[in-house]
Amino acid sequence: MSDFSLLKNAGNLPDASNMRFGIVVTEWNNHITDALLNGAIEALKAAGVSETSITVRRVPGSFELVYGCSKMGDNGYIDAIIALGCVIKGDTPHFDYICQGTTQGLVDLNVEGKVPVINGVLTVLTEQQAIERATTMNKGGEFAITAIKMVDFVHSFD
Ligand code: DLZ
Repeated sequence: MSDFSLLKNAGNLPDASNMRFGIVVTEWNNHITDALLNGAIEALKAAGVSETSITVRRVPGSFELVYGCSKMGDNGYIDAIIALGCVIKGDTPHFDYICQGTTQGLVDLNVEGKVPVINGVLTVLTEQQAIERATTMNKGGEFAITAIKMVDFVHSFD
């Protein structure tokens, strides 16, 4: 069970039992992204989302998250998408290109406005920082809470 008290953004959490989420997660740095994924799923379930309302797909790297989220948004069933990835500067000669391209791509999807896309890509200097964010800090849980709040935002216009 997710401990919401540890999540910075868990205040004023709306009822999420009728919400449907997609998660696109990278194979790159999967020792980190799997921890993000577990944190996100746990938080969604703790907020009342049923397991059948969570669709998970994997893509190779952060660069592919943009296409993956775009494709997932096309199905018309999912209320919000969480993109999970991890780019580690020390390990990645193309750090700046990958971070910039992925971030801009996710921004563009949000501007398109079909479905909210949460940027859950960790961009860190060291593997240790990535481990802390994905485990102790439970950033995956935080991204899930953000997704719930964005679906509630969309529903406020119904
Ligand atoms: C190529 C690459 C490198 C060097 N580093 C990472 C990384 O740290 N995190 C990540 O998610 N993906 C990385 N990739 C893969 C790219 O995101 C992408 O999969 C390839 O450039 C193929 O488009």
